Order: sequence, then C-alpha cells, then structure tokens
Amino acid sequence: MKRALVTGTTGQDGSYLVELLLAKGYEVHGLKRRSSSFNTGRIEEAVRSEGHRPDRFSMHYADLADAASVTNLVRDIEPDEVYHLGAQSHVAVSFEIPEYTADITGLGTIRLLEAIRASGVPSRFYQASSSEMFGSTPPPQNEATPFHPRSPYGCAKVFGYWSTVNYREAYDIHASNGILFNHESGRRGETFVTRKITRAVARIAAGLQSELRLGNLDAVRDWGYAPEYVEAMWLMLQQDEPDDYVIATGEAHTVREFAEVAFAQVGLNWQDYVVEDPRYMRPSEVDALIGDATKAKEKLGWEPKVHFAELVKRMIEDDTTLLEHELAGRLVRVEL
Ligand code: NAP
Ligand code: F7E
Repeated sequence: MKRALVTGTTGQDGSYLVELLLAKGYEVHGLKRRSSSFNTGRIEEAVRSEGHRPDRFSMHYADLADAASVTNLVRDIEPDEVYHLGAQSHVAVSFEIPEYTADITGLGTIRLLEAIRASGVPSRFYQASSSEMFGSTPPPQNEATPFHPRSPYGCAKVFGYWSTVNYREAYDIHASNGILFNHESGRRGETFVTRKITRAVARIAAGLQSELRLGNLDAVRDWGYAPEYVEAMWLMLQQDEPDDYVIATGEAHTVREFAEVAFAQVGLNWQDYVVEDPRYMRPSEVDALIGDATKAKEKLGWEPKVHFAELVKRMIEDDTTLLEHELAGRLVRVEL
C-alpha cells in the first residue's frame, strides 16, 4: 500500500486529493493547523463520502511555519509521495501580510524539501506552483513562459518553484511542479471571486442578500474544475522522471462574464446586483492568464472535461444545496 503525506489537506484541493488517494487505496496522512474554530469541514465531506472515516486516513497537527513539525511528520510517516498544497493562497491578502505569505508559501516549501532531504526517505514531491507566477507576461502561458509575478503571493510561489527545481537537480529528488491555473468548485474558499459570486447568487435568489460588491471585472482567467486538477497532481508523481507541467483549460473568460452566466442561471440579470467597489482592487493586478496545457496532454494524457458553463452551473447548484442545508440547520461540525 502506498503512503502519502498531503499538506493543505483542509483546503479545496487537499480535500479532493485525499478523496482521490483514498479511492486509489493509499494510506493518507493529512496536516491540520491549530485553529480556534473547526477548520476541517471540507475534509469531513471528503473522507466521510462512504459514511465513515477510513482506517487509512489520519490527520496530524503541524504548521508550515514550524520546521520541526513538518520534519517530524516526514521522518515518522516515511511517505512514498508528498503533495505540498499548504499555503497562504489568497493573492489580495498577500499584499496585507507579505512577510507571512513569503514565510508560509515560499519558505514552507523549503522546509518540506529539507525534511525529505534530511530524513533520507525517497519521497516523491509535488509542489503546488501557480499561474500567478506568470503575472504580467502575456498569454498564452506554457512551461517556457518567463515569470513576472505581480503580488507577494506570486513572488513566494516563484521561490517555491525554483526551490523544487533546485532540489531535483542538486539532490536527485523526484520533485515536480504543477503550474496550475485557477481551478474552482463548490469547495472553493468563499473569498475567491468565483465562489464569492456563486454564493451570493444563491443567497440573492433566496432573498437573503441584495447586492454583490466586486473589484476588477475585466480580469481574464482560465477557470477549470478542481477535482480534475488533483488528478493531474497524482499523474505527475507516477511518471518515471520528475518534470514541470502547466495544467489549464486554455479557455479565457472575464470576471464580468462569470457573474453574467452565474446570475443568468437563476434567471437574474447580474447588472441589477453587482456593484463595483474599489476596496477589492489590487495594488498590482494580473490582467490575463490563459494556459497552454499541451505538454500535460501529451505526456500525462491529462485533459479537462468540465468547461466554463458547466463549472458555473455546478458551483451554483452546490451553493444552493449548501444554503438549503444551512437554513434547515442540517450542518453539524465534528472534529477529525
Ligand atoms: P486553499 O483552499 O486556500 O487551502 C490552503 C491550505 O493551506 C489549507 O489547508 C490551509 O489550512 C493550509 N495552510 C495555510 N497556512 C498554513 C500553515 N501556516 N501551515 C499549514 N497549513 C497551512 O488553497 P487551494 O485552492 O486548495 O490551493 C492548494 C494549493 O495550490 C495552494 O498552495 C495554492 O496556493 C495553490 N494553487 C491554487 C490554485 C487554485 O486555483 N486553487 C491555482 C494554483 C495554485 P486552513 O484550512 O487551516 O486555512
Ligand atoms: O481573483 C478579480 C481579482 O481571488 C481572480 C488563487 O487560487 O488563483 C487564485 O488567485 C480575479 C482577480 O483568484 C474580486 O482582481 C474582482 O483578477 O479569485 P481570485 P486569483 O487572484 O486569480 C491563482 C492561480 C492562485 O494560485 C491563487 O492561490 O478576480 N476580482 N473582484 C476579485 N477577486 C476577489 N477575490 N474578490 C473580488 O471581489
């Protein structure tokens, strides 16, 4: 039985990846950090999909700021595969807490790579790199496109990307970068723009909210479906040789279009509810990200199946169902 360690387990991607690895028969170890309230809601949904928590799944307290905690995990678990998804992942927030973002999102990667090196465990390593690294370099972006990050988050991810390449070259670690473009789902954090929109649409349709305040409506993004993107992470670690891959749909849409399609789904006109608010504008913006995932298609056999209209539809359906459960008081949080 293969053993995997996943950081960022409680996040969107971590929860889907745990689900995937458990379905493939892995023993899975996740990391959670101390929080004053439950932060394991998504992972509950993932591991209880069969009605119980499998024996092959464990959660451990650790923090990416605490090198000893991650080193101990790697040493004790001796994972075959390490998926490093933990990060301060919010671009706008990274302008408010740049040093913390550099520490967790940038140095956190080195802490984990050092843990693998120091333990001597031959773990394969996946780094959650990001299209944000391309920043202002014009689309389409692929593995050969130069980086020009436009946020503290983007800068930290560039550090993580090159650290991964360096540990591969210096220490012969099977370390790969997945350069993932935006990917979304009903488990997306509520303050990222897609989820902010779909959640608001569900609430407005139910008469619980009257307006939606957004920032830059002209930004262009390449939005895919998160469960398909974690499949690509797994595929990268099954290759004989480590490498770097862009994962994207190649389709471009503006934030305005996302809002338009989302409101139309419930029979509403977005212009009646969306208010432009300078509070959500960023000091420097990434105007357009559109990925070219040809290499992933050719080498990994990976291709996206869920496209824009279907993605928006699924997210609206998920937020509508979630709201119904919340209103009926059917959501109960338990510790994992
Ligand atoms: P997410 O939902 O924001 O999840 C981030 C995870 O990191 C959470 O589990 C969070 O824990 C954990 N974390 C944050 N600070 C930590 C710390 N100090 N110590 C330990 N864990 C910590 O992110 P996501 O959307 O799943 O993305 C997964 C990874 O891919 C991230 O590295 C992100 O930067 C990267 N990425 C995402 C996208 C995308 O479109 N989603 C695209 C490219 C790259 P809590 O639950 O306790 O907050
Ligand atoms: O913004 C604009 C905003 O926060 C998308 C992270 O997963 O993907 C994500 O980063 C666009 C930006 O995602 C609002 O200015 C307008 O142009 O949903 P977002 P992001 O910044 O692209 C990359 C690939 C990652 O790696 C990151 O971890 O939408 N926008 N109005 C808004 N954005 C937000 N959050 N809120 C608004 O009100």
